[in-house]
Amino acid sequence: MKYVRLSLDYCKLLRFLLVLILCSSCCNHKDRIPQKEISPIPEVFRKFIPERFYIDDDWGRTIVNGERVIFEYDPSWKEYELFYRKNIDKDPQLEVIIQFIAVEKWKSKEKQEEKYGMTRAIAFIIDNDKKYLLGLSQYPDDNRHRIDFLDLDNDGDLEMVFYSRSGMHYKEIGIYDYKPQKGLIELFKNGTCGRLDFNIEKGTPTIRICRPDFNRGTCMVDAVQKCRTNIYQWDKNKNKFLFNPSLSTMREITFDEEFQEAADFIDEKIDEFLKNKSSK
Ligand SMILES: [Ca+2]
Ligand SMILES: [Ca+2]
Repeated sequence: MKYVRLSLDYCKLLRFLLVLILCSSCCNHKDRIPQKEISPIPEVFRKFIPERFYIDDDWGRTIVNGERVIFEYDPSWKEYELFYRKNIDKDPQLEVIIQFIAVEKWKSKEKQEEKYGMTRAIAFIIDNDKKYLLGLSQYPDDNRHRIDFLDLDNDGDLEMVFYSRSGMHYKEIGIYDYKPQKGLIELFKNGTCGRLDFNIEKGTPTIRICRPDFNRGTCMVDAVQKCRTNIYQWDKNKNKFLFNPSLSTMREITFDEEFQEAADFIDEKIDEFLKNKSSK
């Protein structure tokens, strides 16, 4: 039964990607010019990048044909790699933070051949002999191709902000604190098919998520233009990001709600198309 459940998760992921592809193609889309920050990884650190590895999250635990999906480092995406040396914990040494691209692999049922799947951006932290892997979305976000480092909780070490995306529209932000005894602690993670931004506004770290309004949009891009803004701000007393209802234009909308709205919207458009086709 466990196999069936995880397979359904995988189907949900594929359906989600299909929604993104359909959404992307329903209107003209104007790409913005990417501002890439190329940071080559020195060979002395490149050798630590694992060639094949598992990731312990929902995607990483996916089972295909009875086997867990494995990820393989893909050096052909070198232009998307990032390299930093920053102090992300309390000791005086600098840690190594690398971002690289991996591709998922599984065995085909019939021939047991290895098949390549989707790419994935991976954050890799090296703290002396300790190493941590963090799975992000499919690619680094071209428009935010960097990792931001800032001391959110004013404890003297730096927290990390990762930006990634899947397809043309889905964007994701992940903010993590690193503690040597605990590893990577998630402070914030969210995604949207709309717009997403992170800035320091009047001294306060602020995340703006503008979720598409499918009730007012005639297509995905139109829905993104008429989006509803949810704002999250760092609360220095509670040491976490909190939803700010007074600055937001709408009640808090979760990504699951947005995803469901997008799926219903696409189903509606397909029904409309089929109805029009049969009436001709
Ligand atoms: Ca350190
Ligand atoms: Ca800190």
